[in-house]
Amino acid sequence: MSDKLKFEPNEAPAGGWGALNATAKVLRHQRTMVKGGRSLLAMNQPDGFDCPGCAWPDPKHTSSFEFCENGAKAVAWETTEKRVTPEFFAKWTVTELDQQSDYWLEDQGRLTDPMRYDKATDKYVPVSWNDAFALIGRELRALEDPNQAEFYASGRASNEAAFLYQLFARLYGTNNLPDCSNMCHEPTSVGLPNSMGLGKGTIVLEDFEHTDAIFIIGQNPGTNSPRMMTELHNASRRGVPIVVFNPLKERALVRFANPQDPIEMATGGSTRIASEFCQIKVGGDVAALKGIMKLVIEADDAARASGQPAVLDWTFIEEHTIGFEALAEDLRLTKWDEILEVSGLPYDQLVRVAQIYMNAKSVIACYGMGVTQHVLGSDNVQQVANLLFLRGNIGRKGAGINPVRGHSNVQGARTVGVDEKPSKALLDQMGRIFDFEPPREHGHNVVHALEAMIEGTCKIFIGLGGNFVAAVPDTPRAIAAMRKLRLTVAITTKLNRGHVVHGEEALILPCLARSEIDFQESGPQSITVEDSMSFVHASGGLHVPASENLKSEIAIVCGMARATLLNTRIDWKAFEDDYDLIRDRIEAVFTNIFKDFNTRIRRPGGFRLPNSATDRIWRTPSGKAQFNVFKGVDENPQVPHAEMLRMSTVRSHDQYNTTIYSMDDRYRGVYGSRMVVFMNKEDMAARGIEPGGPIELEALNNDGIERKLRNFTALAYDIPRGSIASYYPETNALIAVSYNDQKCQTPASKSVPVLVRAMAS
Ligand SMILES: Nc1nc2c(c(=O)[nH]1)N[C@H]1C(S)=C(S)[C@@H](COP(=O)(O)OP(=O)(O)OC[C@H]3O[C@@H](n4cnc5c(=O)[nH]c(N)nc54)[C@H](O)[C@@H]3O)O[C@H]1N2
Ligand SMILES: Nc1nc2c(c(=O)[nH]1)N[C@H]1C(S)=C(S)[C@@H](COP(=O)(O)OP(=O)(O)OC[C@H]3O[C@@H](n4cnc5c(=O)[nH]c(N)nc54)[C@H](O)[C@@H]3O)O[C@H]1N2
Ligand SMILES: [Mo]
Repeated sequence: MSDKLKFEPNEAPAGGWGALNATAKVLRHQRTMVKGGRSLLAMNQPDGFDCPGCAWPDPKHTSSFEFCENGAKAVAWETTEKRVTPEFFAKWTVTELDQQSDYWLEDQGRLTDPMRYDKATDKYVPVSWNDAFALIGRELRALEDPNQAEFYASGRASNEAAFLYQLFARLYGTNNLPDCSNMCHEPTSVGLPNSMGLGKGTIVLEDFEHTDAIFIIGQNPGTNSPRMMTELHNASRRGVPIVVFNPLKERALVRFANPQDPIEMATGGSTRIASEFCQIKVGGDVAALKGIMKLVIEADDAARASGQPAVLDWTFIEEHTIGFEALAEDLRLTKWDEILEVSGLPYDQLVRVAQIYMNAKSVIACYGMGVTQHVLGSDNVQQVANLLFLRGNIGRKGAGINPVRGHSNVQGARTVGVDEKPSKALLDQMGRIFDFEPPREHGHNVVHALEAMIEGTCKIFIGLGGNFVAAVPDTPRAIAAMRKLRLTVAITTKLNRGHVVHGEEALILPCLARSEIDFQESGPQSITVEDSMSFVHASGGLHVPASENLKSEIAIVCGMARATLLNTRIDWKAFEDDYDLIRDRIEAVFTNIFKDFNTRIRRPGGFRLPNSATDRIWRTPSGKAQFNVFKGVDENPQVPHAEMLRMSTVRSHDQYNTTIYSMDDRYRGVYGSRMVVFMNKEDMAARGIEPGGPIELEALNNDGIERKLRNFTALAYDIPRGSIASYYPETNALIAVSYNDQKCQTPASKSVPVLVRAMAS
C-alpha cells in the first residue's frame, strides 16, 4: 500500500457532524470563510443563486437554509480567494503544468484573464478579449466545412447561454453540439421517450410526502445529490420502505444523520435509510427488475385465478399502455437461474422487494449513473418505466419516475436546444425565428466528436464549461487527439486538464461564476436554470466577480458569434446587454413551454415546464405508454474470458466530476489516494492479490488496442464477486471510445470488462 493511502472502513452513519466538519475544512482550505459562508445562506433562496452543485430541486415552502456538504464544497471552490493570474502563467510552462495532478490544477484558484497559448515560450500569455474573439472568428471561417468544429457544452451553462450557444453553432453551419449529458443521462433522453413520450422525470418534490415506497437504483444521493437525503430521511421516519440496488453499501443509503435535525445532531442519533439493501452485481439491474416484474405478474395471475383483487393496475394498463402481452410473455419465459446469476441477488430478497412494490399504493423510482452507463443503458431505463407502469405508478400523486440529473442545468440546456440530433420541428422554428436555413444533418455527440478528433477530421474544439478531455473515455487517445487540433477554446472558471492539453492555437476564456454579480449595460442580470423536476427559476449572483476582466458566458458566446458571423442580422450586442431579450427569443422558439417567460421567471420559485407524462399524456407514436421488452437479462455483451471482472467507475465523496476536492473518500474509508480498486476478498485471493497490494488492470476489448493501468492498490471491500469499482476519471484510460450504449453512445463507464493481476510489490 502506498505511504499516503489509508484504508479505514467505517460503519458510522453519513451526514451529521462529520458533514459539518468537512464543510468548515473546505471553506478554510479555499480561504473563503466569510464569503463562502455568506454564499451558503443565499444559495437556492428565491432571491439568491442556484447551487452549482447538482440539479436537485429546492423545497418550495422553506425559506430556511438547507445545509448540504457537497453544495458547500462546490461553492467554496467557486468563491475561493485563490487566483490564477497572468503572473501565474508567466511562471509555468504548459509542459510543467501538465505534470501536475487534476487536484492541483483546480486548486490553484479562479482564472482571472483571457490567455492565449504561445508556442515559442510554451506558456499562456495574456490576450485581449477582442483579439481572442477575432482569432476564433478567423479560424472558424477558415474551415472548409463547419462540421470540422465541435461546440461542446457542460451542464453548468444557463438556459440563456446554452440557447445562444446552440444558435451560434447552427448559424455557423453545424449541429455538432456534443454535451456532457451524452455521457450521463442520454439513455434517459433516448429510452424514456419511447416508453412514455418524454425524456424527463415525472415527479415533484412533494410526491415524496405522499409515496408509499421508494426505489433507488444505481445512485448515490448522500454524495451526489445530498439534499435528496432530506426527502429520504423524512420518508424513512414515516415508515416508508426504501429499496436500494447498489453493488456498494453506500453509507448514506444505509444510515443517515440529518444535519437539519436538531435532535439527531444533539444526541448523535441517525435514521436507517434502506429497508432492503439489494447488493446487486455490477450490470445486474435488468435481471433484478425482470425478476421483480415476473413475480408481480405471477402474483396477479394467482390472485385473479383465486378470485382475489388484481395486483396489476388493469385500468391503467388497458387505458394507457400498449405492449403488455409481449412483456408478460417474455417475463414468463425468463429463467430464474439467469436472473439470480446475473443480478447476484438471492431469490428471497427479490420476493421481499416484489412484495414491497405490490403493497405500496404509490411508488417512486429514482435512478442514476448505475442504470444509464451500460451498453444497454437506454433499455435498462425502460425497464424501470415498465415496473412502474405495471401498477400505474406514473402520473399520480406520490408516484413516478425520477432520473436524478447531474449538472445543475444539464436538463435546461437540453430543453433550450443544445441537442446534436435536433428534431425537424426545432430546426424549422429556429430557422423561422432567426431567418436562416439551419443545417439539417445530425451533428456529433461526445463519442462522435471524440472519434472525429481521433480520425483527424475535427479541427476546432470549443468547450462552454466542462473538462472534455478528462471526462471522456480512452484518456490517452483523447489527449493525443486533442493535441492534433488546430484550435482549442476553453470557456471556464478554473484551470483543468483541458487547458494544458490543447491544440496548436489555444485560448482560455475565463467566465463569471453563478455566485457572482453579472452587471451588463441594462443593469444586473439574472439567468435561469431548470432542475431535475422541470422547475425553471432565476438565479442571480451576489459576489463581486473574481476579477474585473471576466465576462459572462453569454457575453463570451455573443463575442464569438459577432467575430465569426460577419453577415449576421442578429443583434448579439443587444442580447449581451439585456438577458430579457434572450428570454423573449427562447419564448418565441418554444412558444408553448416558455409562455410569458420573463413574467413568470420573476415570481419567486419560478415555474414548472409542462410535463406531459405527469398528466398521463403520452407523446409516443401510439399515443400510449409503451411496455418495452428486454430480451435476455444482460445489459452488457458477454465477454468470453473466465477471469473477467466488471469494473464500475464511480465518484468519491470529495470530487465534482473531474474536479477533485481532496484525495479522501470519507464514507468509503479511503484516505490519501484515489488510485485504488474496490474488490471482493475472494476475487483477490483467486488472483493471488494481497489486501493493499499493488495491481495492474487491463481492459478487455476487441479493437486490438492495449489499455493497461499499473500501480493501483487493491482494497478488500464489501462488493459482490465478479464486480469491482474504481474512481473516475483515473480509470477512464481503460474505457474504449467504442464501448458505449448502442442507441445513444453514452460510454458504458459502469460496466467495463477488465482483468486484474497482482504486481510484484
Ligand atoms: N458532490 C458531487 N455531486 C455530483 C457530482 C459529483 O461528481 N460530485 N456529479 C454530478 C453529476 S454530473 C451526476 S451525473 C450525478 C451522478 O450521481 P450518481 O448517479 O450517484 O453517480 P455515480 O457516483 O457515478 O454512481 C452512482 C452509484 O451507482 C452505483 N453503481 C455502479 N454500478 C452499478 C450498477 O451496475 N448497478 C447499480 N444498481 N448501481 C451501480 C455506484 O456504486 C454508485 O453508488 O451527480 C451530480 N452531483
Ligand atoms: N468513467 C467515467 N467517466 C465519466 C463519468 C463516470 O461516471 N465515469 N461521468 C460522466 C458524467 S455523468 C458527466 S456529466 C461528465 C462531466 O463532464 P464535464 O461536465 O465536461 O466535466 P466537469 O468535471 O463537470 O467540468 C469541470 C470544469 O467546469 C468548469 N466550470 C465550473 N463551473 C463553471 C461555470 O459556471 N461555467 C463554466 N463555463 N465553466 C465552469 C471548471 O473550469 C471545471 O474545471 O463526465 C462523464 N465521464
Ligand atoms: Mo453527469
